[in-house]
Amino acid sequence: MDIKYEFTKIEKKWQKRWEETNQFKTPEINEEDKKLYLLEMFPYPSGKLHMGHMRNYAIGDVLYYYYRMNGYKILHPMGWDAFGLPAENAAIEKGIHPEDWTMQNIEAVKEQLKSLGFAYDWDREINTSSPEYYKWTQWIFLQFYKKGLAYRAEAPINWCPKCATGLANEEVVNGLCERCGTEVGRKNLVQWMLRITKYADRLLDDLDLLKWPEKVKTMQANWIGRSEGAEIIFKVPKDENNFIDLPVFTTRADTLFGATYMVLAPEHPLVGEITKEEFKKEVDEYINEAIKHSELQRITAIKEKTGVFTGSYAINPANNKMIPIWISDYVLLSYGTGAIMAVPAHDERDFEFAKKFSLPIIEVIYSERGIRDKNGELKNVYTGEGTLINSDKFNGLYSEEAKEKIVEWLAKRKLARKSVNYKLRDWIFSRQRYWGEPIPIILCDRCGEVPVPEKDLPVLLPRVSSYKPTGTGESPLANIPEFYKVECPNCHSIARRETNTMPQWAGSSWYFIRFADPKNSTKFCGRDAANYWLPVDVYVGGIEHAVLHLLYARFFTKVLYDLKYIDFDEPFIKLYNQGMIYKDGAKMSKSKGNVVEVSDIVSKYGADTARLFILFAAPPEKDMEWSDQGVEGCFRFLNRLWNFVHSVADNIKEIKKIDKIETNSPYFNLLRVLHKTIKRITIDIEKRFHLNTPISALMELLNFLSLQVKEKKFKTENEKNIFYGILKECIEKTLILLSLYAPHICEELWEVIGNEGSILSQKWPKWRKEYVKDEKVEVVIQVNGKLRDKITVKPDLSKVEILKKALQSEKIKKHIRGKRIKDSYYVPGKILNIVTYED
Ligand code: ANZ
Ligand code: ZN
Repeated sequence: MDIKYEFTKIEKKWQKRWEETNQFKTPEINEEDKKLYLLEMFPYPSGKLHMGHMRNYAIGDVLYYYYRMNGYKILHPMGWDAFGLPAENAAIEKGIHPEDWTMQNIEAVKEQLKSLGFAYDWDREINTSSPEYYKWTQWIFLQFYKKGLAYRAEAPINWCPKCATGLANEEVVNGLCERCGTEVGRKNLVQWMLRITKYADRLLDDLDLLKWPEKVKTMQANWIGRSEGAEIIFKVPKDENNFIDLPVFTTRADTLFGATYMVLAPEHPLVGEITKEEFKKEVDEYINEAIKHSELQRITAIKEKTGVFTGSYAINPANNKMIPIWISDYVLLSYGTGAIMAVPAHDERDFEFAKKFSLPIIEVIYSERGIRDKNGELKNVYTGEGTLINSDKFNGLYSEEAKEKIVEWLAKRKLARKSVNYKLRDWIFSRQRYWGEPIPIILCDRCGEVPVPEKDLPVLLPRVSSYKPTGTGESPLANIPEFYKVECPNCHSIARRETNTMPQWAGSSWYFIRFADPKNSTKFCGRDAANYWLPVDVYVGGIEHAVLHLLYARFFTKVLYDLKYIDFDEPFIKLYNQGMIYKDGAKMSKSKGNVVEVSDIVSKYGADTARLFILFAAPPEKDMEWSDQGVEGCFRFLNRLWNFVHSVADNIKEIKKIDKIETNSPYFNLLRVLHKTIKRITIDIEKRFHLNTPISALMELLNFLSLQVKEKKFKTENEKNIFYGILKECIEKTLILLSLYAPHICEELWEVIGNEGSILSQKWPKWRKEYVKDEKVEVVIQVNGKLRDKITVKPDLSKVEILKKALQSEKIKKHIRGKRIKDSYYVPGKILNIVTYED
């Protein structure tokens, strides 16, 4: 009678047993051990666990089991990124207090993670919204503050009217709020900022040290946007003897002779001084319109160029020509000098602008293709480098050299100098929202900004009933006198607490450090623990965090390193990005209505099938398409395994395992196939990070083993014992290999074939070199029973493959010429007999 594969029962049983025996507890620190810190990006608990999470964590678990069986002592923790906008917005929508909403979700998601049997050390769970945790987030903020890396400044910032909060540049995508998709405007507000720009060079240079996907490194490098060029001064005549200096930043000093006009950002401080009286009205109107939009929106929005003329001219220092000064929103105040020299022949934006306003266009870089049509009309720009033309004594030089020479030439007249610029801006670190860490600063009329004394941390976020955003640029905490009314720690007069909170990214910028020592109540992390476990050896998560979280975490780590609290200055050595999940051609998402619920799959097929499928369907870094048939296929595979192992269990339970045998034994092939599979899987995981191919290898192995058992008859008891002894070895190793993907069923079957204890304590199998060697064998080829040739082949070739080879032999061809093949018989590794029709 068949025993049914009751996955729910089995999975519950093993999850309970793992918990009782503390299987996933982090080992004590021991310098002699090989350690591995394996981390998957922790989730924010805004609702249910989705398939993307599951894929992320299934990848993590494969690596966990693999390294554990290879003798590593592993830290593999899990926690909650629980503060921030997403949780708060969802809570408001549902009319639940953000704290209750968050705690409720944590329970639900944790339940789901547990039902999937993931190998986390739950003793180390952290929650960034708990006072024990955010006390240290606030403490870290104070260290930044004391080092001058956190400061308050009034700045025009990205403002999302729907979320009613300021946003960091990183949170604005194509001019829209990253969270809610609303068009981002701007607002002048006093903000807390973190001086990430001070770390721009190191954040850029150290990318070289990281084993990260190139794509992510490029994204970070582009975000930091280091740009080497020059500042060139254009003089604007005021009266006969006086000039206003108008510096520009350019990366193309070689094109200076082609600068036919200048453009200032609408907010440029010299606009007032430069604009001629009769142009004032138009200029003012233009500026009022332009400043409504955030800078990011201005450069990402696709629209026709707009601008106004100021009535003034500047002198191009290369040829002393007077060129008009315009104002346009395509020039940003916050980059370079806020002013540009426009070279319409060689810059797209300048070209569009010049065409629209009929400004002169002069080519100064020669291009083969030419940029004019037959009639001499300019049709497109040439933005590449090349040989200079129309550039006086610099004609004939190549761009690179010309840049140097032109800057040197102007430098003699103090009109130019080399200069470097970054796209990266300081990190706007305050939010006018409730659900975040209060910023631990007290504002006193007499003393100014006073840091909350460390002994008074944490500054608790009060549990309040009105937490909705005010929309006025003030945090809801500004309406809670019990919160903001405080005594100045310095002069004891009445002062006011900062009421802004920290952004969603604060807690996740250092959580990976806290995991090394999560219960420490006197330090953010014990130094020994941090230095032992960190940096994170393998970090797994989605590419959507390429800039935001990963950049912020690197910045925090570097600052803590500089402050001498930790001894490493990069947080994540190796990074893996898992791809996205699609269904019916679209990204799986609530709004598309194509979500497959994790819990549905688990209750219908079990956690093992779910985990297996999500890794089987595609290489982990690639996007994958969800397919119900694929899930079914994985489920059937586990059922086949279940039935197969049960069918031979009685034969192998009591038998002595055989893991070594003469290579000429008729059963040697079993071990050979096994060892080849071990080798293949080990290399795929270790060297290639191919996590899907081992599953196919295991499916093939199972098929192979089942075939060997089918209709097996033994002449002697000894022969039978040898066969099942080897089979036992094969099945045990198969279960160990598969336990990376489907740990519950493998544990159960491990027990079924008579083993005690957990399969998790097994070592990762090693392959024997001599077993995987591709020996060649000589196969006799017969035609109709007569020896006609001999060929040398790999022993594991199938009959079809041998036949193919045999038919290529000239001798064989001769003997079957003109005849049709009726059949063929193959004695593996020995004889192939080809039978033909007699006519
Ligand atoms: C003249 C020129 C000629 C330029 C040419 C480009 C091509 P990256 O590489 O991004 O640093 N620029 C400078 N400041 C700007 C600002 N505040 N707002 C908008 N654009 C600004 O780009 C540097 C180039 O961007 C600079 O070099 C400048 O245009 C423009 F054939 O100067 B260039
Ligand atoms: Zn004071």
